[in-house]
Amino acid sequence: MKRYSLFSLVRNGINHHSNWDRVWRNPNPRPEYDVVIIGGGGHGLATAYYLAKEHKITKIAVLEKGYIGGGNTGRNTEIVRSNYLWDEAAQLYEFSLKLWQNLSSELNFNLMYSKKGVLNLGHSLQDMRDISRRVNANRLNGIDSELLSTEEVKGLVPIINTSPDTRYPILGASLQKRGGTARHDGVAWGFGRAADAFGVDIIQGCEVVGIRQEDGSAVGVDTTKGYIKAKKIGVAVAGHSTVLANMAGFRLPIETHPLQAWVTDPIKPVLDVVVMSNSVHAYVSQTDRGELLAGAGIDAYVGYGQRGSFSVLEHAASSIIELFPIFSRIRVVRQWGGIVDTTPDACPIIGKTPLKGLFLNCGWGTGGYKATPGSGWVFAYTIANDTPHNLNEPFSLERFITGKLIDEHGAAGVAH
Ligand code: FAD
Ligand code: PYC
Repeated sequence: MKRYSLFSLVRNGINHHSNWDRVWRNPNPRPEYDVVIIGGGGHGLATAYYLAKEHKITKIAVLEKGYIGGGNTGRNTEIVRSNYLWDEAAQLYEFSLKLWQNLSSELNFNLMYSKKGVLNLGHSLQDMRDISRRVNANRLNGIDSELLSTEEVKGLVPIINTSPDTRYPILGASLQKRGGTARHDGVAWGFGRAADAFGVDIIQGCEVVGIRQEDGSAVGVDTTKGYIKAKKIGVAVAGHSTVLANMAGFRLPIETHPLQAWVTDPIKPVLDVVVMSNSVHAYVSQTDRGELLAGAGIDAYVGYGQRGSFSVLEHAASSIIELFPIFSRIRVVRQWGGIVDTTPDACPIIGKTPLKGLFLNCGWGTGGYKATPGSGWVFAYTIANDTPHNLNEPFSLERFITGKLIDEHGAAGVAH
């Protein structure tokens, strides 16, 4: 991978970057690949990277209908943590959290992973029972997790309102110190550049419009850039998963909902931990630029429009102001929405499908960003070996038939 000297950075800065190489190539699709990944978000790109790196499969194309990272990967609020309740989910997210530790250096791309800690607030006795159950379960799985009192929350976040006379009194919280944030567009660019260096073709502006099959096997995809033959196909299209499953002739237990977030004007550093409130459906952190980065729960309606309704934003913003009265005069400068793929148990689907040679990675709902490296790693393993890894075996599509669900609604960042 190419590294730039300080001298070359200064020279390129002065001449307006005119001599910079492309960070990844811009190839035309070849007629045939060993693996085609549909979806150039973090999960699709990470899958291509690990297929090349770990399994030595390099005749791969990632097909992206827009630009890479333009879906939920570039629209999320960057929260990374692993404090899930059930063993299966805790192990998958913890595996991913461990991959984050060394990812900037592995990809030679500064992902700005900051272990600022993640707080989950409790506002009722039932919240606190759920939180302490999860803290105990985390510890049994070797995951760092602490139970904090109201005073300890105030000590960590002096600007938070801990008065008992509020709409959302703070009775305590859980804290995962290794949790935090990482730069989301960097994840798409870092994985994209590293996959490209292995020879992976990243083809942007290439929408898959059909999946061809012969004798019960997937054999290729029709795209806006023509037909592409493939020995294996991996689908990682998040909110569009039901659309792709429809092309392949089966249905998924997935609903796609809008999920919104926003940033404010930058201010001096006042908040150095991520604060989430699952029962209030709102959360906030402060970026390195000083903006407050905040988000809401899902909009209740289903749809593929990447925008949400004002009432949801208003509810979340007013809750945040109740928790942080000091934020009441700050201006929101930008708001956006993504479309998240929710399953009945708030857990992903990573594995085989009814169509031979077609593999599926979806259902991450409001919380798949943190899982990006782990998800790519296990999905690559599954595609390369035609069988799931132990870590993703419980997350099969069949669990919705057998009933072996893994209910992570309590640990989902925001309700869905
Ligand atoms: P995406 O990044 O959405 O990539 C899928 C890609 O597939 C898209 O680029 C799309 O254009 C492409 N595609 C779709 N159809 C086709 C087609 N037919 N042909 C070709 N390409 C196609 N998770 C966390 O862990 N922490 C958070 O703090 C967090 N905050 C969030 C906040 C918001 C507002 C949102 C919307 C999501 C948040 N999430 C968070 C969830 C997280 O962003 C997603 O789970 C994760 O990014 C999904 O990654 P992905 O690669 O699967 O999907
Ligand atoms: O999964 O931690 C999370 C999350 C926070 C905001 C949206 N998702």
